[in-house]
Amino acid sequence: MALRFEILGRFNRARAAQLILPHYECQTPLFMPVGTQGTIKGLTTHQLEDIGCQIILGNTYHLALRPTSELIDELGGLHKFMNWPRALLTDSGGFQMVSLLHLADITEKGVTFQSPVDGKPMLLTPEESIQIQNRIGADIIMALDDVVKTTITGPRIEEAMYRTLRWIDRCIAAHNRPHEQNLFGIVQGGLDPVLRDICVRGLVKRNLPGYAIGGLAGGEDKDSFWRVVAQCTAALPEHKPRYVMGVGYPLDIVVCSALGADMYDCVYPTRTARFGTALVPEGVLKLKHKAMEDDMRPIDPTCDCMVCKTYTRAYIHCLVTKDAMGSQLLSYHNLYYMMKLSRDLHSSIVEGRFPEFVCQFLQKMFPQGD
Ligand code: PRF
Ligand code: ZN
Repeated sequence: MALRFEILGRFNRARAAQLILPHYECQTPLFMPVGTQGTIKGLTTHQLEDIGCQIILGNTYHLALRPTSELIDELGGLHKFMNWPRALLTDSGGFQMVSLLHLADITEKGVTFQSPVDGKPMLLTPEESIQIQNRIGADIIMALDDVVKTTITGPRIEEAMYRTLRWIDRCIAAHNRPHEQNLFGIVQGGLDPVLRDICVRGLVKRNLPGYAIGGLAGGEDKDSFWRVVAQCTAALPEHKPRYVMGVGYPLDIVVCSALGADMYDCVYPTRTARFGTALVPEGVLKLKHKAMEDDMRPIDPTCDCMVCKTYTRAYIHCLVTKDAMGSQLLSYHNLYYMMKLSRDLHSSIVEGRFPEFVCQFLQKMFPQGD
């Protein structure tokens, strides 16, 4: 195991912890911005450090295609390649293939797909995914899982859950750097509590350094989503980190943290920035809107970020969609908002005022109580 997880405070099921990884000591709950080709779109690594980002996510699938994991390894690993001194996590690649390439097909061997480079059929096995992630060198690496949409029903959900359990042993056996990199298992099982239970128990028996809750944030209703998170966090070990994959709406992060989750990742804050949307305490602010044209206020008058201290809504309205700087400034503000939310969750839990924080958060977002 290459991590320590020290719980600093609790409020009912919520916890605030220190997650000590090989490259950085992180405070949880935490949000991980998503990078693709070894970058967070529109931000430099120095800007990420400035806003208090502790760990970022890289996608094995993208990095394996370009620049290739062999080259990253040869050049000294991803930390050095992208000049990021803090923690990194890589996802295993299967989910990205299935969600990006509709041609991907899953068999017992692994995920088969057509190479977007030359169209040749390719196969990503659990062993290969781990080998690639060992070369990339992130602090946390993810097991290859069989992911199905939560909105489908029937025997495919059960098949995917059992396959994920069989693949975890192949991932564990293939992992060559357990003292430098932490392999997290991923709970699957759709919205079925019986399948989720079998999967959690199976993974917990393998005594991994941390666990993720997968297969969510795919269009299921909020009630089912929160129910699965609540069931999994209740069954996962208390003293290990819990990561809800693909979750990034501020409200979901607050609710999942109340349910005992610790880590999150999502493209949402940066993707929505590129569409001209800012995250604010009231919800969202659409900078493309005509009303922004002559609005001399900052995006969020209560935000302390560089963008809010420097630029007006009118200026960003003018840039947005016309110049890359518009989405860069919005991405900066949105990630700052996510980092501030993570810090507020952490400190309110440690200081015993988590319920007050949640009430204020909800009152600002839903002022009419709706
Ligand atoms: N598995 C993996 N990556 C993921 C997910 C998953 O279930 C999700 C949730 N749908 C986001 N990213 N490996
Ligand atoms: Zn701001």
